[in-house]
Amino acid sequence: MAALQKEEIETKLQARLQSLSHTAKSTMLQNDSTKTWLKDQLSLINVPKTMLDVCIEILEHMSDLKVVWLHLQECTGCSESLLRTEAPSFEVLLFDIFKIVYHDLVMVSSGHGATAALEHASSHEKYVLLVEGSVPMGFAKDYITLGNRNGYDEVSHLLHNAEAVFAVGTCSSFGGIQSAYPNPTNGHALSEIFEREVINIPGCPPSDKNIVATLLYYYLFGESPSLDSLKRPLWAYGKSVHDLCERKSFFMSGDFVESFDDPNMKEGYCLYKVGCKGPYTYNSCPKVKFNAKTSWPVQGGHGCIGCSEPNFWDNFGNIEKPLSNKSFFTLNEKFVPKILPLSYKKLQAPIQNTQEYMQFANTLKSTKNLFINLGVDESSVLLYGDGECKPLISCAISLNPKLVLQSYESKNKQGKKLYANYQNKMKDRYIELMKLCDKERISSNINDVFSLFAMILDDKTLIDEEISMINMWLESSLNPLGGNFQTTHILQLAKSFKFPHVSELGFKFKKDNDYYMLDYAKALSIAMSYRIGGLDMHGLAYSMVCDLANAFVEIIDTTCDTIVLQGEMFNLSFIQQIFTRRLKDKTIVVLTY
Ligand code: FSX
Ligand code: SF4
Ligand code: F3S
Repeated sequence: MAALQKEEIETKLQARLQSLSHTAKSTMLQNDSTKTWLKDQLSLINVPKTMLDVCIEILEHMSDLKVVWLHLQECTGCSESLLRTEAPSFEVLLFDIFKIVYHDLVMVSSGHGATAALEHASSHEKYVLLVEGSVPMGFAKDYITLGNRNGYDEVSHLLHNAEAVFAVGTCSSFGGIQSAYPNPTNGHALSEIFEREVINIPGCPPSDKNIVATLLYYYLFGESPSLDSLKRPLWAYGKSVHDLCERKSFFMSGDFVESFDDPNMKEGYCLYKVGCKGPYTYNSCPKVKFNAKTSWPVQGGHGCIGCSEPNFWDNFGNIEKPLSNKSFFTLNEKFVPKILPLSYKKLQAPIQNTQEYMQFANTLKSTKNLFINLGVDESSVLLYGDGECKPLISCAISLNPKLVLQSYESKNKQGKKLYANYQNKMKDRYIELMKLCDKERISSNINDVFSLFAMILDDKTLIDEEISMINMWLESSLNPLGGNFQTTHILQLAKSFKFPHVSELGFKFKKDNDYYMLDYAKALSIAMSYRIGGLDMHGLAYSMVCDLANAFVEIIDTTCDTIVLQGEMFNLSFIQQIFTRRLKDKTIVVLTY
Protein backbone atom coordinates (compact mmCIF):
# COMPACT_ATOMS: atom_id res chain seq x y z
CA MET A 1 0.00 0.00 0.00
CA ALA A 2 1.55 3.33 -1.05
CA ALA A 3 1.97 6.17 1.45
CA LEU A 4 -0.48 9.08 1.23
CA GLN A 5 0.42 12.31 -0.56
CA LYS A 6 0.46 15.64 1.30
CA GLU A 7 -2.84 16.89 -0.16
CA GLU A 8 -4.61 13.61 0.61
CA ILE A 9 -3.37 13.83 4.20
CA GLU A 10 -4.69 17.37 4.60
CA THR A 11 -8.07 16.52 3.11
CA LYS A 12 -8.45 13.44 5.25
CA LEU A 13 -7.59 15.27 8.46
CA GLN A 14 -9.97 18.14 7.72
CA ALA A 15 -12.76 15.66 6.97
CA ARG A 16 -11.99 13.76 10.16
CA LEU A 17 -12.19 16.92 12.27
CA GLN A 18 -15.44 17.82 10.58
CA SER A 19 -16.93 14.43 11.38
CA LEU A 20 -15.94 14.79 15.05
CA SER A 21 -16.99 18.41 15.52
CA HIS A 22 -20.39 17.50 17.02
CA THR A 23 -18.71 15.56 19.88
CA ALA A 24 -17.63 17.30 23.08
CA LYS A 25 -13.97 17.93 23.79
CA SER A 26 -12.80 16.09 26.88
CA THR A 27 -9.13 17.05 26.96
CA MET A 28 -7.33 20.32 26.47
CA LEU A 29 -4.05 19.70 24.70
CA GLN A 30 -3.18 23.28 23.78
CA ASN A 31 0.04 23.50 25.75
CA ASP A 32 3.64 23.89 24.63
CA SER A 33 4.92 20.49 25.72
CA THR A 34 2.13 18.60 23.92
CA LYS A 35 2.65 20.72 20.84
CA THR A 36 6.38 20.01 20.78
CA TRP A 37 5.77 16.30 21.24
CA LEU A 38 3.08 16.22 18.60
CA LYS A 39 5.25 18.05 16.08
CA ASP A 40 7.89 15.33 16.41
CA GLN A 41 5.36 12.55 16.09
CA LEU A 42 3.74 14.15 13.06
CA SER A 43 7.04 14.34 11.25
CA LEU A 44 7.51 10.59 11.83
CA ILE A 45 4.17 9.73 10.26
CA ASN A 46 4.67 12.27 7.46
CA VAL A 47 1.89 14.67 8.45
CA PRO A 48 2.79 18.26 7.48
CA LYS A 49 3.43 20.56 10.45
CA THR A 50 0.83 22.95 9.10
CA MET A 51 -1.76 20.43 10.30
CA LEU A 52 -0.64 20.67 13.93
CA ASP A 53 -3.68 22.61 15.16
CA VAL A 54 -6.12 20.39 13.29
CA CYS A 55 -4.44 17.33 14.83
CA ILE A 56 -4.64 18.77 18.33
CA GLU A 57 -8.33 19.44 17.89
CA ILE A 58 -8.94 15.91 16.62
CA LEU A 59 -7.22 14.47 19.68
CA GLU A 60 -9.20 16.75 21.98
CA HIS A 61 -12.37 15.31 20.49
CA MET A 62 -11.26 11.72 20.80
CA SER A 63 -12.50 11.34 24.35
CA ASP A 64 -14.54 8.23 23.79
CA LEU A 65 -11.90 6.00 22.20
CA LYS A 66 -10.10 3.88 24.82
CA VAL A 67 -7.11 1.55 24.82
CA VAL A 68 -7.20 -2.03 26.06
CA TRP A 69 -3.70 -3.53 26.32
CA LEU A 70 -3.58 -7.27 26.75
CA HIS A 71 -0.56 -9.36 27.77
CA LEU A 72 -0.20 -12.88 26.45
CA GLN A 73 3.06 -14.87 26.07
CA GLU A 74 5.83 -12.28 26.26
CA CYS A 75 8.52 -10.79 28.48
CA THR A 76 6.83 -7.40 29.00
CA GLY A 77 9.65 -5.73 27.08
CA CYS A 78 7.16 -3.94 24.83
CA SER A 79 5.44 -2.35 27.84
CA GLU A 80 8.84 -1.51 29.32
CA SER A 81 9.83 0.20 26.09
CA LEU A 82 6.66 2.27 26.18
CA LEU A 83 7.22 3.16 29.85
CA ARG A 84 10.49 4.78 28.83
CA THR A 85 8.77 7.29 26.60
CA GLU A 86 9.99 10.75 27.55
CA ALA A 87 7.72 13.54 26.41
CA PRO A 88 4.94 13.64 27.16
CA SER A 89 5.35 11.27 30.03
CA PHE A 90 3.68 7.88 30.05
CA GLU A 91 0.82 9.14 32.29
CA VAL A 92 -0.03 12.08 30.02
CA LEU A 93 0.13 9.84 27.01
CA LEU A 94 -2.11 7.20 28.44
CA PHE A 95 -4.51 9.24 30.54
CA ASP A 96 -4.90 12.45 28.57
CA ILE A 97 -4.26 11.43 25.00
CA PHE A 98 -4.97 7.75 24.44
CA LYS A 99 -6.92 6.89 27.62
CA ILE A 100 -5.89 3.44 28.61
CA VAL A 101 -8.52 1.49 30.53
CA TYR A 102 -6.81 -1.86 30.89
CA HIS A 103 -3.10 -2.72 31.14
CA ASP A 104 -2.41 -5.30 33.80
CA LEU A 105 1.18 -4.15 34.40
CA VAL A 106 0.47 -0.53 35.24
CA MET A 107 -3.14 -0.49 36.47
CA VAL A 108 -4.01 -0.06 40.12
CA SER A 109 -6.54 -2.86 40.39
CA SER A 110 -5.65 -6.50 40.35
CA GLY A 111 -7.50 -9.81 40.58
CA HIS A 112 -11.30 -9.46 40.35
CA GLY A 113 -11.04 -5.68 40.08
CA ALA A 114 -8.85 -5.97 36.98
CA THR A 115 -11.11 -8.61 35.41
CA ALA A 116 -14.14 -6.41 36.04
CA ALA A 117 -12.38 -3.41 34.41
CA LEU A 118 -11.66 -5.50 31.33
CA GLU A 119 -15.21 -6.81 31.17
CA HIS A 120 -16.59 -3.31 31.52
CA ALA A 121 -14.34 -1.97 28.78
CA SER A 122 -15.21 -4.75 26.38
CA SER A 123 -18.95 -4.34 26.77
CA HIS A 124 -19.41 -0.60 27.41
CA GLU A 125 -16.52 1.24 25.76
CA LYS A 126 -15.37 2.03 22.27
CA TYR A 127 -11.79 0.75 22.27
CA VAL A 128 -8.76 -0.27 20.26
CA LEU A 129 -7.08 -3.51 21.26
CA LEU A 130 -3.31 -3.71 21.66
CA VAL A 131 -1.99 -7.21 22.19
CA GLU A 132 1.52 -7.92 23.47
CA GLY A 133 2.66 -11.54 23.20
CA SER A 134 1.84 -14.62 21.19
CA VAL A 135 -1.23 -16.82 21.55
CA PRO A 136 -0.45 -20.33 22.88
CA MET A 137 -2.51 -22.92 21.03
CA GLY A 138 -0.96 -26.04 22.60
CA PHE A 139 -2.17 -28.00 25.67
CA ALA A 140 -5.86 -27.04 25.38
CA LYS A 141 -4.72 -23.40 24.89
CA ASP A 142 -4.16 -23.17 28.65
CA TYR A 143 -0.51 -22.12 28.75
CA ILE A 144 -1.79 -18.67 29.56
CA THR A 145 -4.87 -17.76 31.54
CA LEU A 146 -6.23 -14.35 32.47
CA GLY A 147 -8.87 -14.46 35.18
CA ASN A 148 -11.11 -17.34 34.24
CA ARG A 149 -10.33 -17.36 30.50
CA ASN A 150 -7.40 -18.68 28.53
CA GLY A 151 -5.48 -16.28 26.30
CA TYR A 152 -7.11 -17.48 23.10
CA ASP A 153 -10.65 -17.03 24.48
CA GLU A 154 -9.80 -13.63 25.92
CA VAL A 155 -8.50 -12.29 22.61
CA SER A 156 -11.42 -13.81 20.67
CA HIS A 157 -13.81 -12.12 23.07
CA LEU A 158 -12.08 -8.71 22.88
CA LEU A 159 -11.71 -8.78 19.10
CA HIS A 160 -15.50 -8.66 18.65
CA ASN A 161 -15.98 -5.08 19.71
CA ALA A 162 -12.49 -3.66 19.06
CA GLU A 163 -12.39 -0.74 16.62
CA ALA A 164 -8.89 -1.73 15.52
CA VAL A 165 -6.31 -4.31 16.54
CA PHE A 166 -2.58 -3.74 16.99
CA ALA A 167 -0.06 -6.52 17.51
CA VAL A 168 2.61 -4.85 19.66
CA GLY A 169 5.99 -6.59 19.49
CA THR A 170 7.33 -9.46 17.43
CA CYS A 171 5.61 -12.08 19.61
CA SER A 172 2.10 -11.00 18.70
CA SER A 173 3.10 -9.89 15.19
CA PHE A 174 4.98 -13.02 14.12
CA GLY A 175 5.09 -15.48 17.02
CA GLY A 176 8.42 -14.26 18.44
CA ILE A 177 10.62 -16.19 20.79
CA GLN A 178 7.92 -18.59 21.99
CA SER A 179 7.29 -19.86 18.48
CA ALA A 180 10.97 -20.32 17.75
CA TYR A 181 12.07 -23.92 17.36
CA PRO A 182 10.80 -26.15 18.98
CA ASN A 183 7.79 -23.94 19.88
CA PRO A 184 6.75 -25.88 23.00
CA THR A 185 3.51 -23.95 23.60
CA ASN A 186 2.52 -23.95 19.93
CA GLY A 187 2.60 -20.15 20.05
CA HIS A 188 1.16 -18.16 17.17
CA ALA A 189 0.95 -14.62 15.92
CA LEU A 190 -2.46 -12.95 16.14
CA SER A 191 -2.78 -12.81 12.37
CA GLU A 192 -2.15 -16.54 12.04
CA ILE A 193 -5.19 -17.38 14.14
CA PHE A 194 -7.79 -14.69 13.76
CA GLU A 195 -9.35 -13.44 10.55
CA ARG A 196 -9.41 -9.87 11.85
CA GLU A 197 -7.17 -7.26 10.15
CA VAL A 198 -4.18 -6.59 12.44
CA ILE A 199 -1.61 -3.77 12.30
CA ASN A 200 1.76 -5.24 13.27
CA ILE A 201 4.28 -3.17 15.26
CA PRO A 202 7.12 -5.70 15.58
CA GLY A 203 10.40 -5.43 17.44
CA CYS A 204 11.58 -7.29 20.48
CA PRO A 205 10.73 -4.80 21.77
CA PRO A 206 9.58 -2.11 19.34
CA SER A 207 10.66 1.45 20.05
CA ASP A 208 8.10 3.43 22.06
CA LYS A 209 7.99 5.82 19.08
CA ASN A 210 6.81 3.06 16.73
CA ILE A 211 4.02 2.11 19.16
CA VAL A 212 2.89 5.64 19.99
CA ALA A 213 3.04 7.15 16.51
CA THR A 214 1.17 4.19 14.96
CA LEU A 215 -1.55 4.56 17.56
CA LEU A 216 -1.55 8.31 17.01
CA TYR A 217 -2.02 7.78 13.28
CA TYR A 218 -5.10 5.69 13.95
CA TYR A 219 -6.52 8.28 16.37
CA LEU A 220 -5.94 11.08 13.86
CA PHE A 221 -7.13 9.37 10.69
CA GLY A 222 -9.50 6.70 12.00
CA GLU A 223 -7.78 4.19 9.73
CA SER A 224 -4.61 2.17 9.41
CA PRO A 225 -1.42 3.80 8.09
CA SER A 226 -0.01 2.40 4.83
CA LEU A 227 1.42 -1.05 5.52
CA ASP A 228 4.02 -3.31 3.94
CA SER A 229 3.35 -6.93 2.95
CA LEU A 230 3.92 -8.01 6.56
CA LYS A 231 1.31 -5.48 7.76
CA ARG A 232 3.91 -3.18 9.31
CA PRO A 233 3.45 0.61 9.01
CA LEU A 234 5.62 1.80 6.15
CA TRP A 235 6.58 5.00 7.91
CA ALA A 236 8.48 2.93 10.50
CA TYR A 237 9.37 -0.28 8.66
CA GLY A 238 9.77 0.92 5.08
CA LYS A 239 13.58 1.22 5.19
CA SER A 240 16.24 -1.18 6.37
CA VAL A 241 18.20 -0.62 9.56
CA HIS A 242 21.31 -0.78 7.37
CA ASP A 243 20.15 2.05 5.12
CA LEU A 244 19.56 4.31 8.12
CA CYS A 245 22.65 3.23 10.07
CA GLU A 246 25.31 5.71 11.16
CA ARG A 247 28.02 3.10 10.46
CA LYS A 248 27.06 2.58 6.82
CA SER A 249 29.96 4.56 5.35
CA PHE A 250 32.31 2.11 7.11
CA PHE A 251 30.43 -0.79 5.56
CA MET A 252 30.83 0.80 2.12
CA SER A 253 34.58 1.14 2.52
CA GLY A 254 34.93 -2.42 3.85
CA ASP A 255 35.93 -1.31 7.37
CA PHE A 256 34.64 -3.92 9.81
CA VAL A 257 35.36 -4.61 13.46
CA GLU A 258 36.81 -8.10 13.75
CA SER A 259 35.69 -8.78 17.33
CA PHE A 260 33.94 -6.98 20.16
CA ASP A 261 37.23 -5.90 21.73
CA ASP A 262 38.59 -4.55 18.45
CA PRO A 263 39.98 -1.02 18.98
CA ASN A 264 38.17 0.00 15.77
CA MET A 265 34.92 -0.41 17.69
CA LYS A 266 35.72 3.06 19.10
CA GLU A 267 36.05 4.44 15.57
CA GLY A 268 32.52 3.25 14.79
CA TYR A 269 33.48 0.58 12.23
CA CYS A 270 30.67 -1.56 10.79
CA LEU A 271 29.45 -4.54 12.83
CA TYR A 272 28.51 -6.84 9.93
CA LYS A 273 31.41 -9.18 10.58
CA VAL A 274 30.35 -9.65 14.21
CA GLY A 275 26.86 -10.59 13.10
CA CYS A 276 24.87 -7.43 12.39
CA LYS A 277 21.66 -8.31 10.51
CA GLY A 278 20.78 -4.68 9.75
CA PRO A 279 20.78 -5.26 5.96
CA TYR A 280 17.97 -7.80 6.32
CA THR A 281 15.88 -5.95 8.89
CA TYR A 282 13.27 -3.30 8.25
CA ASN A 283 12.88 -0.89 11.14
CA SER A 284 13.49 2.72 12.09
CA CYS A 285 15.74 2.08 15.14
CA PRO A 286 18.67 4.30 14.01
CA LYS A 287 16.21 7.18 13.65
CA VAL A 288 13.84 6.80 16.62
CA LYS A 289 16.13 4.89 19.04
CA PHE A 290 15.05 3.65 22.50
CA ASN A 291 14.91 4.76 26.12
CA ALA A 292 13.94 8.37 25.51
CA LYS A 293 16.03 8.42 22.35
CA THR A 294 19.22 7.53 24.23
CA SER A 295 20.60 4.79 22.00
CA TRP A 296 19.89 1.77 19.84
CA PRO A 297 21.59 -1.64 19.52
CA VAL A 298 24.24 -0.72 16.91
CA GLN A 299 25.08 2.55 18.70
CA GLY A 300 25.51 0.48 21.85
CA GLY A 301 28.07 -1.73 20.09
CA HIS A 302 26.16 -4.88 19.17
CA GLY A 303 24.84 -5.74 15.74
CA CYS A 304 21.14 -5.70 15.00
CA ILE A 305 19.77 -9.21 15.58
CA GLY A 306 16.84 -8.63 13.25
CA CYS A 307 14.25 -8.48 16.01
CA SER A 308 11.45 -6.97 13.92
CA GLU A 309 11.56 -9.67 11.24
CA PRO A 310 9.49 -12.87 11.27
CA ASN A 311 11.32 -15.95 12.61
CA PHE A 312 14.44 -13.98 13.45
CA TRP A 313 15.46 -16.32 16.26
CA ASP A 314 15.52 -19.29 13.88
CA ASN A 315 16.27 -17.83 10.49
CA PHE A 316 19.18 -15.47 11.05
CA GLY A 317 21.63 -18.14 12.17
CA ASN A 318 24.29 -17.21 14.67
CA ILE A 319 23.63 -13.82 16.29
CA GLU A 320 27.31 -12.87 16.29
CA LYS A 321 28.36 -14.23 12.91
CA PRO A 322 27.54 -13.07 9.38
CA LEU A 323 25.13 -15.17 7.32
CA SER A 324 26.91 -18.29 6.20
CA ASN A 325 25.81 -21.85 5.55
CA LYS A 326 28.15 -22.81 8.39
CA SER A 327 26.09 -20.85 10.92
CA PHE A 328 22.72 -22.17 9.74
CA PHE A 329 20.63 -23.85 12.40
CA THR A 330 17.04 -24.30 11.35
CA LEU A 331 14.51 -22.67 9.06
CA ASN A 332 11.08 -21.66 10.26
CA GLU A 333 8.57 -21.47 7.44
CA LYS A 334 6.08 -19.19 9.22
CA PHE A 335 5.37 -16.03 7.22
CA VAL A 336 7.27 -17.23 4.17
CA PRO A 337 5.13 -15.89 1.30
CA LYS A 338 3.07 -18.49 -0.53
CA ILE A 339 4.41 -19.81 -3.85
CA LEU A 340 2.47 -18.14 -6.64
CA PRO A 341 1.76 -20.15 -9.78
CA LEU A 342 3.42 -19.38 -13.12
CA SER A 343 3.25 -21.11 -16.46
CA TYR A 344 5.87 -23.18 -18.25
CA LYS A 345 6.07 -23.66 -21.98
CA LYS A 346 8.02 -26.55 -23.42
CA LEU A 347 9.75 -25.85 -26.72
CA GLN A 348 11.85 -28.10 -28.95
CA ALA A 349 14.91 -25.87 -28.78
CA PRO A 350 15.91 -22.56 -27.18
CA ILE A 351 14.89 -19.37 -28.95
CA GLN A 352 18.05 -18.00 -30.49
CA ASN A 353 17.29 -14.80 -32.32
CA THR A 354 14.81 -12.00 -32.88
CA GLN A 355 13.17 -13.82 -35.79
CA GLU A 356 12.51 -16.91 -33.71
CA TYR A 357 11.21 -14.84 -30.85
CA MET A 358 8.82 -12.98 -33.15
CA GLN A 359 7.39 -16.29 -34.30
CA PHE A 360 6.98 -17.38 -30.69
CA ALA A 361 5.46 -14.03 -29.68
CA ASN A 362 2.76 -14.51 -32.29
CA THR A 363 1.59 -17.60 -30.40
CA LEU A 364 1.07 -15.56 -27.22
CA LYS A 365 -2.19 -13.84 -26.41
CA SER A 366 -0.51 -10.62 -25.28
CA THR A 367 0.13 -7.72 -27.62
CA LYS A 368 3.14 -6.39 -25.78
CA ASN A 369 5.64 -8.70 -24.17
CA LEU A 370 9.22 -8.91 -23.03
CA PHE A 371 11.68 -11.72 -23.64
CA ILE A 372 14.57 -12.03 -21.20
CA ASN A 373 17.08 -14.55 -22.40
CA LEU A 374 20.07 -15.17 -20.17
CA GLY A 375 21.71 -17.85 -22.24
CA VAL A 376 25.13 -19.18 -21.47
CA ASP A 377 26.60 -18.16 -24.83
CA GLU A 378 24.52 -15.11 -25.45
CA SER A 379 22.02 -12.93 -23.63
CA SER A 380 19.31 -10.77 -25.08
CA VAL A 381 16.35 -8.75 -23.88
CA LEU A 382 13.72 -8.12 -26.55
CA LEU A 383 10.63 -5.98 -26.36
CA TYR A 384 7.83 -7.08 -28.64
CA GLY A 385 4.82 -4.94 -29.57
CA ASP A 386 2.88 -3.80 -32.65
CA GLY A 387 4.47 -6.56 -34.73
CA GLU A 388 7.90 -5.15 -33.97
CA CYS A 389 10.70 -6.59 -31.87
CA LYS A 390 13.57 -4.48 -30.61
CA PRO A 391 16.46 -5.04 -28.23
CA LEU A 392 15.99 -3.25 -24.92
CA ILE A 393 19.33 -3.74 -23.21
CA SER A 394 22.86 -3.27 -24.32
CA CYS A 395 25.69 -4.43 -22.19
CA ALA A 396 29.42 -3.83 -21.81
CA ILE A 397 30.98 -5.93 -19.08
CA SER A 398 34.68 -5.67 -18.55
CA LEU A 399 35.95 -9.21 -18.16
CA ASN A 400 39.41 -8.54 -16.81
CA PRO A 401 39.04 -8.62 -13.01
CA LYS A 402 42.53 -7.18 -12.55
CA LEU A 403 41.69 -4.01 -14.46
CA VAL A 404 38.31 -3.66 -12.80
CA LEU A 405 39.87 -3.98 -9.36
CA GLN A 406 42.61 -1.51 -10.13
CA SER A 407 40.06 1.04 -11.27
CA TYR A 408 39.02 1.39 -7.63
CA GLU A 409 42.39 2.90 -6.83
CA SER A 410 41.61 6.00 -8.80
CA LYS A 411 38.06 6.25 -7.50
CA ASN A 412 36.97 8.41 -4.54
CA LYS A 413 38.28 8.02 -0.99
CA GLN A 414 35.78 5.28 -0.18
CA GLY A 415 36.73 3.29 -3.32
CA LYS A 416 40.43 3.57 -2.46
CA LYS A 417 39.79 2.37 1.07
CA LEU A 418 37.71 -0.54 -0.18
CA TYR A 419 40.47 -1.50 -2.59
CA ALA A 420 43.03 -1.39 0.23
CA ASN A 421 40.79 -3.51 2.46
CA TYR A 422 40.27 -6.02 -0.35
CA GLN A 423 44.02 -6.20 -0.91
CA ASN A 424 44.53 -6.82 2.76
CA LYS A 425 41.64 -9.15 3.64
CA MET A 426 41.46 -11.18 0.43
CA LYS A 427 45.20 -11.25 -0.04
CA ASP A 428 45.52 -14.60 -1.81
CA ARG A 429 42.88 -13.85 -4.40
CA TYR A 430 44.34 -10.38 -4.91
CA ILE A 431 47.83 -11.73 -5.55
CA GLU A 432 46.44 -14.30 -7.99
CA LEU A 433 44.43 -11.73 -9.93
CA MET A 434 47.42 -9.41 -10.21
CA LYS A 435 49.14 -12.14 -12.24
CA LEU A 436 46.64 -11.62 -15.04
CA CYS A 437 47.54 -9.74 -18.19
CA ASP A 438 46.49 -6.16 -18.83
CA LYS A 439 44.34 -7.02 -21.83
CA GLU A 440 40.87 -5.53 -21.72
CA ARG A 441 38.01 -7.71 -22.95
CA ILE A 442 34.46 -6.54 -23.07
CA SER A 443 31.48 -8.85 -23.14
CA SER A 444 27.92 -8.16 -24.12
CA ASN A 445 26.56 -11.22 -22.33
CA ILE A 446 24.85 -10.28 -19.06
CA ASN A 447 25.78 -13.68 -17.65
CA ASP A 448 29.41 -12.59 -17.71
CA VAL A 449 28.76 -10.28 -14.81
CA PHE A 450 28.68 -13.52 -12.78
CA SER A 451 32.11 -14.46 -14.14
CA LEU A 452 33.56 -11.11 -13.19
CA PHE A 453 32.10 -11.15 -9.69
CA ALA A 454 33.09 -14.76 -9.08
CA MET A 455 36.67 -14.12 -10.16
CA ILE A 456 36.98 -11.19 -7.77
CA LEU A 457 35.09 -12.63 -4.82
CA ASP A 458 35.43 -16.38 -4.78
CA ASP A 459 37.63 -17.93 -2.13
CA LYS A 460 38.73 -20.90 -4.21
CA THR A 461 42.45 -20.55 -4.80
CA LEU A 462 43.35 -20.21 -8.46
CA ILE A 463 46.17 -22.51 -9.44
CA ASP A 464 48.79 -21.44 -12.01
CA GLU A 465 47.17 -23.46 -14.81
CA GLU A 466 43.89 -21.65 -14.23
CA ILE A 467 45.60 -18.29 -14.25
CA SER A 468 47.26 -19.04 -17.58
CA MET A 469 43.93 -20.31 -18.95
CA ILE A 470 42.21 -17.08 -17.94
CA ASN A 471 45.09 -15.13 -19.52
CA MET A 472 44.68 -17.09 -22.74
CA TRP A 473 40.97 -16.41 -22.68
CA LEU A 474 41.51 -12.70 -22.11
CA GLU A 475 43.97 -12.55 -24.98
CA SER A 476 41.84 -14.56 -27.40
CA SER A 477 38.48 -13.87 -28.92
CA LEU A 478 37.16 -17.28 -27.95
CA ASN A 479 34.78 -17.69 -25.05
CA PRO A 480 35.72 -20.86 -23.18
CA LEU A 481 35.51 -19.36 -19.71
CA GLY A 482 32.65 -16.93 -20.19
CA GLY A 483 29.07 -17.25 -18.96
CA ASN A 484 29.12 -21.01 -19.16
CA PHE A 485 31.85 -21.63 -16.64
CA GLN A 486 30.98 -19.16 -13.92
CA THR A 487 27.21 -18.91 -14.38
CA THR A 488 26.70 -22.56 -13.60
CA HIS A 489 29.00 -22.23 -10.60
CA ILE A 490 27.17 -19.12 -9.30
CA LEU A 491 23.74 -20.64 -9.83
CA GLN A 492 24.74 -23.79 -7.95
CA LEU A 493 26.07 -21.74 -5.06
CA ALA A 494 22.94 -19.58 -5.01
CA LYS A 495 20.72 -22.64 -4.94
CA SER A 496 22.52 -24.05 -1.94
CA PHE A 497 22.32 -20.91 0.24
CA LYS A 498 20.28 -21.93 3.25
CA PHE A 499 18.94 -18.54 4.32
CA PRO A 500 16.08 -16.63 2.69
CA HIS A 501 17.84 -13.24 2.97
CA VAL A 502 19.11 -11.22 0.04
CA SER A 503 22.08 -8.93 0.69
CA GLU A 504 21.05 -6.07 -1.57
CA LEU A 505 23.76 -5.17 -4.09
CA GLY A 506 22.07 -2.60 -6.31
CA PHE A 507 22.36 -3.80 -9.91
CA LYS A 508 20.69 -1.21 -12.10
CA PHE A 509 19.70 -0.86 -15.71
CA LYS A 510 20.20 2.77 -16.62
CA LYS A 511 18.42 4.34 -19.55
CA ASP A 512 20.77 5.52 -22.27
CA ASN A 513 18.82 6.86 -25.27
CA ASP A 514 16.93 3.87 -26.70
CA TYR A 515 18.65 1.26 -24.56
CA TYR A 516 19.15 0.29 -20.97
CA MET A 517 22.74 -0.30 -19.89
CA LEU A 518 23.61 -2.62 -17.03
CA ASP A 519 25.37 -0.68 -14.29
CA TYR A 520 27.26 -3.16 -12.11
CA ALA A 521 29.94 -0.93 -10.59
CA LYS A 522 28.03 -0.12 -7.41
CA ALA A 523 26.84 -3.71 -7.04
CA LEU A 524 30.42 -4.93 -7.28
CA SER A 525 31.70 -2.59 -4.60
CA ILE A 526 28.85 -3.56 -2.26
CA ALA A 527 29.49 -7.24 -3.01
CA MET A 528 33.16 -6.68 -2.12
CA SER A 529 32.09 -5.15 1.20
CA TYR A 530 29.83 -8.10 2.00
CA ARG A 531 32.60 -10.52 1.09
CA ILE A 532 35.21 -8.76 3.23
CA GLY A 533 32.58 -8.64 5.97
CA GLY A 534 32.28 -12.43 5.93
CA LEU A 535 29.16 -13.23 3.88
CA ASP A 536 29.87 -16.61 2.30
CA MET A 537 29.97 -17.25 -1.46
CA HIS A 538 26.61 -19.04 -1.27
CA GLY A 539 25.03 -15.90 0.19
CA LEU A 540 26.75 -13.68 -2.30
CA ALA A 541 25.70 -15.82 -5.25
CA TYR A 542 22.11 -15.92 -3.96
CA SER A 543 22.14 -12.13 -3.65
CA MET A 544 23.64 -11.63 -7.11
CA VAL A 545 20.94 -13.59 -8.91
CA CYS A 546 18.08 -12.16 -6.82
CA ASP A 547 19.38 -8.61 -7.15
CA LEU A 548 19.79 -8.96 -10.91
CA ALA A 549 16.23 -10.32 -11.18
CA ASN A 550 15.01 -7.31 -9.17
CA ALA A 551 16.86 -4.97 -11.53
CA PHE A 552 15.03 -6.56 -14.48
CA VAL A 553 11.69 -6.14 -12.73
CA GLU A 554 12.41 -2.42 -12.29
CA ILE A 555 12.60 -1.78 -16.03
CA ILE A 556 9.54 -3.75 -17.01
CA ASP A 557 7.22 -1.45 -18.85
CA THR A 558 3.74 -1.17 -17.34
CA THR A 559 2.16 -1.71 -20.75
CA CYS A 560 3.88 -5.06 -21.14
CA ASP A 561 1.54 -7.90 -20.21
CA THR A 562 3.61 -11.07 -20.59
CA ILE A 563 7.21 -11.71 -19.58
CA VAL A 564 8.95 -14.65 -21.20
CA LEU A 565 11.99 -16.03 -19.38
CA GLN A 566 14.65 -18.24 -20.90
CA GLY A 567 17.98 -19.39 -19.47
CA GLU A 568 19.42 -21.36 -16.57
CA MET A 569 18.89 -18.59 -14.02
CA PHE A 570 15.14 -18.74 -14.57
CA ASN A 571 14.97 -22.40 -13.58
CA LEU A 572 15.53 -21.32 -9.99
CA SER A 573 12.18 -21.21 -8.19
CA PHE A 574 13.18 -18.27 -5.96
CA ILE A 575 14.03 -16.24 -9.07
CA GLN A 576 10.74 -17.13 -10.76
CA GLN A 577 8.94 -16.04 -7.58
CA ILE A 578 10.59 -12.60 -7.68
CA PHE A 579 8.89 -12.05 -11.03
CA THR A 580 5.52 -13.50 -10.02
CA ARG A 581 5.38 -11.63 -6.71
CA ARG A 582 6.56 -8.29 -7.97
CA LEU A 583 4.62 -8.39 -11.23
CA LYS A 584 1.31 -9.71 -9.96
CA ASP A 585 -0.74 -8.32 -12.85
CA LYS A 586 1.46 -9.90 -15.56
CA THR A 587 1.70 -13.37 -17.00
CA ILE A 588 5.10 -14.95 -16.45
CA VAL A 589 6.09 -17.72 -18.84
CA VAL A 590 9.22 -19.81 -18.28
CA LEU A 591 10.55 -21.64 -21.34
CA THR A 592 11.79 -25.21 -20.91
CA TYR A 593 13.17 -27.79 -23.38
FE1 FSX B 1 9.29 -9.16 25.09
FE2 FSX B 1 6.93 -7.93 24.12
FE3 FSX B 1 10.08 -9.39 22.79
FE4 FSX B 1 7.79 -10.27 22.79
O1 FSX B 1 8.22 -7.27 23.34
S1 FSX B 1 10.68 -7.71 24.17
S2 FSX B 1 9.49 -11.15 24.09
S3 FSX B 1 8.52 -9.03 21.22
O2 FSX B 1 6.14 -9.36 23.28
O3 FSX B 1 7.62 -8.35 25.68
FE1 SF4 C 1 25.13 -0.64 10.46
FE2 SF4 C 1 24.94 -3.22 10.69
FE3 SF4 C 1 24.70 -2.12 8.32
FE4 SF4 C 1 27.04 -2.21 9.52
S1 SF4 C 1 25.83 -3.96 8.78
S2 SF4 C 1 26.17 -0.47 8.50
S3 SF4 C 1 26.49 -1.93 11.65
S4 SF4 C 1 23.32 -1.87 10.04
FE1 F3S D 1 15.82 -4.91 16.87
FE2 F3S D 1 17.70 -4.53 15.14
FE3 F3S D 1 16.29 -2.53 15.99
S1 F3S D 1 17.76 -5.90 16.86
S2 F3S D 1 15.85 -3.09 18.06
S3 F3S D 1 15.55 -4.22 14.81
S4 F3S D 1 18.44 -2.51 15.56
